[in-house]
Amino acid sequence: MPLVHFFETSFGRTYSRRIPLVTVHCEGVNGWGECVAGEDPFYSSEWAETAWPTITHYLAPALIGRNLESARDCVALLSRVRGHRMAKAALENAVWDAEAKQRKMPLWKLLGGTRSEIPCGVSIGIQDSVEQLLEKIQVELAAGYRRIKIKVKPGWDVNVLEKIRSRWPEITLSCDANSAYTLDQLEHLRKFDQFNLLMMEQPLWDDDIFYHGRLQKELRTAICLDESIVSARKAAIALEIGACRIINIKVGRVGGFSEAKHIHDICLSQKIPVWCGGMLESGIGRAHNIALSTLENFSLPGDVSASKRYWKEDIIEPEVKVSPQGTIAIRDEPGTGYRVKEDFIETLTVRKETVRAAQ
Ligand code: OSB
Ligand code: MG
Repeated sequence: MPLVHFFETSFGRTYSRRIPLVTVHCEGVNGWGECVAGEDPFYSSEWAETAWPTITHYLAPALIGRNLESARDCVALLSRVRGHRMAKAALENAVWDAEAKQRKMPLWKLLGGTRSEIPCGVSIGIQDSVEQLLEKIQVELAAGYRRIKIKVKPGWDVNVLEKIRSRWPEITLSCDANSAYTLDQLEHLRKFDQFNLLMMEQPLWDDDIFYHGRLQKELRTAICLDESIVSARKAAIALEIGACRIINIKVGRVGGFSEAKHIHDICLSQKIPVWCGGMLESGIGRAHNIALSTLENFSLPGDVSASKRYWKEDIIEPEVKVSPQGTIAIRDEPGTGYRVKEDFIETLTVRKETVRAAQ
């Protein structure tokens, strides 16, 4: 699916997405899941091409034909496979969707959510010029979004933040480095403190927690971890050593809704706010992010924004809309509350595989 606008981070530019989708057939209902792995192994070692054989060879066969009490049971059944969390999440979340439909219940309620609307922010990629970035920010503020996050990297950071702050001194602003810095750049990173940022996301190595702890002690700005937090155990370690003051929860990165809820609960008990990250999802992943964002400790605006920021036509209907107040209203129908446009998906499909139970 071509993106409406390219999206550039410190690790590269994306023009279009290749999205593995999973459908699980469970006694009369279908559940849908999206694998959020990228087109390349740049955000994480996992990518779309590794998810495919991992799902068809290992993960789907581990679930097929099983009698589950709840979607949560997927965790144990998939645990023999190490890593491959985005592939696992695609399956587990499809089973959550199916469970919600079987129980004739909205997915957000099944997950334990409490909000009837969620606050939304936007993530704006690196642009060809600062003027283009300022224009994009202007558009998103006018649309009502409650938090602007920009992507930063060496050479596109302090200079850019200065221009944004001189035009908008008061807006809620944060930045995301996707691991573009090292601790040797501490003196440079201190300069970010002058911009009154809500947070600085993942400044250091993607697999690091310890050195983020050192950095957090040197900065006034709150560090938010994204890439580093791949499990509840990593979240607990990060909080114990003070490596961050905020956590970005991406349901794919942590292996599914069960683990995402666990991280949410740990953060809630330690009064650490969380928010829902995005991975340029199609409507299916987006609908799941919306459901997750209804949990009480998702108190900061997420990177969960309107379908039209990404797609000319989304694969669900209605498409995801954001109100002029920068919120998404939660739907009350069973499952996600959004209908999957299967005929449209068929026209976009380049590969398909069905895994069946042994007779
Ligand atoms: O680090 O949050 C990130 C997109 C792809 C990979 C990593 C990230 C992102 C985003 C975009 O920031 C969030 C979105 O709008 O979906
Ligand atoms: Mg991030």
